[in-house]
Amino acid sequence: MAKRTISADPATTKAYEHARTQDITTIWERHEAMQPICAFGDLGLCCTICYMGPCRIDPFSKEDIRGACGAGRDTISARNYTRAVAAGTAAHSDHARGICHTLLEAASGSAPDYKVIDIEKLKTIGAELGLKTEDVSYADLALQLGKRLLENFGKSEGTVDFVKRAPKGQQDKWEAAGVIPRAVDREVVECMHRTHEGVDADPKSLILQAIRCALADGWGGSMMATELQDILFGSPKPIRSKVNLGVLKEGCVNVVVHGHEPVLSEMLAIAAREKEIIDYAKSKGAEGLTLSGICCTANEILMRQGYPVAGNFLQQELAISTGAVDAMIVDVQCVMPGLAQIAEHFHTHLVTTSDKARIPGVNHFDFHEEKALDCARELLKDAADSFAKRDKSLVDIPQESMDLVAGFTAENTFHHLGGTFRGTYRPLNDAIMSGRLRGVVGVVGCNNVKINHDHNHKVMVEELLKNDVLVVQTGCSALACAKAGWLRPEAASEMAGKGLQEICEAVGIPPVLHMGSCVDNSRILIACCEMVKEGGIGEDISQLPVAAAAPEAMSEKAVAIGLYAVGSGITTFYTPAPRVLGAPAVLDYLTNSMEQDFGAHWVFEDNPLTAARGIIEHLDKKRAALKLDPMMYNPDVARSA
Ligand code: NFS
Repeated sequence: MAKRTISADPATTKAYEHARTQDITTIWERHEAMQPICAFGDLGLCCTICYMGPCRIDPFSKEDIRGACGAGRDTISARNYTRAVAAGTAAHSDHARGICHTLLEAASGSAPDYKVIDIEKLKTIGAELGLKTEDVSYADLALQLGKRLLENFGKSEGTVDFVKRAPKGQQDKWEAAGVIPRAVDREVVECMHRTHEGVDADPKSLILQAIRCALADGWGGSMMATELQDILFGSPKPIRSKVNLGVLKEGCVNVVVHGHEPVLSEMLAIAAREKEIIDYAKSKGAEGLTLSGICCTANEILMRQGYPVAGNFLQQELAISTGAVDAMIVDVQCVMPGLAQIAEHFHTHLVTTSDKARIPGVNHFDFHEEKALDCARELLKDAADSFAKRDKSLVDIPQESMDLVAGFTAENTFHHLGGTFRGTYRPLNDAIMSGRLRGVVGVVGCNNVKINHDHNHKVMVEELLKNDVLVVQTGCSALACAKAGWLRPEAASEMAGKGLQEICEAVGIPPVLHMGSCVDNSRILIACCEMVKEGGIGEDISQLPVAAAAPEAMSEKAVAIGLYAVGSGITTFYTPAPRVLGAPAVLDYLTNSMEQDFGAHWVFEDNPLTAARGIIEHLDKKRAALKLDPMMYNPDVARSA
């Protein structure tokens, strides 16, 4: 069989080739077997909502074809899209709800292994929400906050609390469009109701509800998850670590956590440093124990604890196929069921830990927050037992690993940029106004098997850095660039444009700032609010020289994130396009008319270099509107292209 190019990351390519020599089937083969992809589905024109169908609309037909109930192409596509946004919002928000419960348990003493770590943030947010912060214990304040934020899921009056953080301009636009989110669960439920057979058939009205739901994610579920995790586990600070499959150690017990919620992984992070656990690993013949992560759980323990990252989404199966993973402990989201088949080839103990997410044939561990640390210890000892059963002849770990700095937040990032003006966004805004920085762009999101792994992230970010764009990242995208070495401070002198280089070198930060997991995209919203507040570069978010991109998007969460970004005034470049290409009215609204209502729009451009140039052009337009000096375009072709 001819070799395929599956990844722009050499470690991934090596691990993949090793897996193939062992006849292991991975996502790439399964995806291949699915070809040709169903074009009706891909274009958003397949409706499975009622049981008279499935109905599908011929995209080439000039006639106004309708499904059995009379729904046309735009109605069908808008319904499907709205459901994707509801699912993505539900995922982020249910994550937040879980953390909220953990905070309440910690505060009431029923989960004694958890403590409020960031007391300052607890007090600040308590005061922001009008809670009683004077003469109360931290536990009482945490209880008040937990209860107040839980109300954000289901209250029947008012709006999601954190929408009030948005600049007035954004809130006015939301008010005018009727999309201020009321409560998180309510918006998800309303999406499901409206898309039920025979309810809302108007594409625009459906998309507006999808926007309201997405805003409930960005300014609700995701923002609550971030804030609560900071309070409970500590706000991140810049921290050094390593990334890529080479962080797995042949002589050590290798435990990989994978998923999204840090409730268990934070406990594993503590237990993995305990002498009792390390001694136990050694008693099984190992040199020690290595804890690392995949996907966003990796980002969580990276930015707070400095643990290394084994890889991003498309590397999850390949981590196991190195033969060196003794246990992979998974919770929720982005966990491929295909892991079960790979694990069968090896001694790897794959274990699910969330009641919400089980995989057929995979052992389930009943995790209890009341005895969280004991649970973590038990899981790590189980991994050490598994190490004793490892077949050393099957081990093949790619040696690649890369240094990185992670742990930037909306609060700390600009303290770093500040130098002597600590704690304000003034230096950032000044750098944009003076033309040392062109603007700030969030490049975020997943990997997608349809796209050469990591390629789009790298091409896009390289082009932006060269052109003096400060790049902020989260999720699997951050990990793609981390593997390339761009999250090291030295990357500034190696590849950034002159202005960006000067800024990074003056304060010792990388040109690409890792701001956390996907729920932490809310940190980017807050950073935008701060830029508006600081003044001089726009009265609301839609006027700032900023943009967002998800160049290898995969999950429904990414669809929701993209929509709340655009709904919040940030023009977003997104690949592959969500399933709206067969629906002309929906496509036109998202990529064009949305601008009038929200000050931003979507751009669906598959070529990452073209997209990066589109982003630069967009920033230049925003700069021109602010009457800032134009900046030169550096046309060197990106090395990654
Ligand atoms: Ni975000 Fe994180 Fe990765 Fe995509 Fe999945 S891990 S929540 S969804 S694949 S970036």
